[in-house]
Amino acid sequence: MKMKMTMFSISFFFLALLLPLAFAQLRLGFYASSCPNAENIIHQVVQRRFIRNNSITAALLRMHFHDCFVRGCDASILIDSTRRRPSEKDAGPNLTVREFELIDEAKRTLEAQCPSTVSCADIITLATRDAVALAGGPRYNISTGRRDGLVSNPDEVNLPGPSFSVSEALQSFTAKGMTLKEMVTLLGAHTTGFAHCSFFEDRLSSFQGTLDPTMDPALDSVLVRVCGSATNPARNDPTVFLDQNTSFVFDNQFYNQILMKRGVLHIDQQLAIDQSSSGMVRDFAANGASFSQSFADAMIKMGNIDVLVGNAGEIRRNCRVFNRRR
Ligand code: HEM
Ligand SMILES: *[C@@H]1O[C@H](CO)[C@@H](O)[C@H](O)[C@H]1NC(C)=O
Ligand SMILES: *[C@@H]1O[C@H](CO)[C@@H](O)[C@H](O)[C@H]1NC(C)=O
Ligand SMILES: *[C@@H]1O[C@H](CO)[C@@H](O)[C@H](O)[C@H]1NC(C)=O
Ligand SMILES: CC(=O)N[C@H]1CO[C@H](CO)[C@@H](O)[C@@H]1O
Repeated sequence: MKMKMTMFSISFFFLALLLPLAFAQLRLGFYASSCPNAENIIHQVVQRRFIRNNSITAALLRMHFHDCFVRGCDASILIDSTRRRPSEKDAGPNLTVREFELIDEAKRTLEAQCPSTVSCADIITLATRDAVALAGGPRYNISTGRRDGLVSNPDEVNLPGPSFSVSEALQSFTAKGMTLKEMVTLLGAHTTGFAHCSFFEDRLSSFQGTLDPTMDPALDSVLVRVCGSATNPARNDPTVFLDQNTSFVFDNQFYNQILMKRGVLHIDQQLAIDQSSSGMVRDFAANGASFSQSFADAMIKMGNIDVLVGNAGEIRRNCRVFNRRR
């Protein structure tokens, strides 16, 4: 009897421990009672900035990707480095991530209305969602309740590079639980935004000495004019549009462009060439609605990568610094 009682108390004890964990997960409208205006506030900041400069969609998409692929979507990318402690922003690929000020502005407004409530990780995720819709992309619902991480280490930034093959890039995605189809879908984000010459100039005739057979010669001459040559490179690493047709519209034109050998980055062009992905590229090029639906699904999944929930991590008061000096 006593033995039974003990067993009972022990299992009850464990159940009580586990119960809050079972509820600690992302859900739609996580802030509905704690900060009912949260999603509106973020939407307004994004909309205001989008009207001034529609390139914020590209900036946020890239920020969200870089956040989620290092330690999970925990806003580790937002931490400023200090003299004592470098952060992810000091890693090579960070270089050109932009619009940190948009996140700061949303956070300031949120802190004024609901102090220490809305995480920076959720702000990135929601702002990206809103910016995609503003640029003509799909509208989708995002579960919230992410918490902010306590680590931001430049040595952990291990993102795929623009010169990767499809199978090399796929290794980074499968390591995060993402499929080939999801990778091909998410790279469709390159329908917006720009790339610096340094990320693709090794493909150009003026750097390589010969025409790259995988690049439309007309595109090569346009890019050579911007980037210069090996002996006379353009100063200050200029940028070109990743999608040379509808550069700031969130649509499926990126896939049509790469079918015409007009991909700027090596990895983008390879999607259309590699046997494993070319069929998906043709499908998305032919069917914008199917791309939109797949993109929404893949973004929702990316936004769930290794999130912190419940009591893990913290709700940062300032997205650029941890709450406690460490
Ligand atoms: C194999 C995976 C990927 C590689 C190698 C890659 C590489 C790159 C490179 C080299 C640039 C140019 C950056 C610059 O010059 O400033 C870029 C830009 C961009 N990337 Fe990716 N990317 C990948 C996946 C993704 C994903 C999954 C997303 C989002 C879902 C994304 C969104 C963007 C956007 C929107 C830009 C334009 C940024 C801007 O205009 O500031 N990329 N990417
Ligand atoms: C929008 O922002 C980008 C990146 O900061 C900049 O290069 C571009 O000139 C801006 N466009 C306008 C119209 O201000
Ligand atoms: C998103 O959520 C709203 C409110 O819960 C709902 O009315 C709408 O149908 C949902 N949209 C999608 C695309 O699931
Ligand atoms: C550019 O995009 C437009 C709008 O989607 C499309 O109708 C047109 O065929 C595209 N042009 C090229 C050269 O791809
Ligand atoms: C925006 C930002 O913080 N960029 C940093 C990226 O990392 C390099 C060093 O690799 C820094 O010089 C940049 O300031």
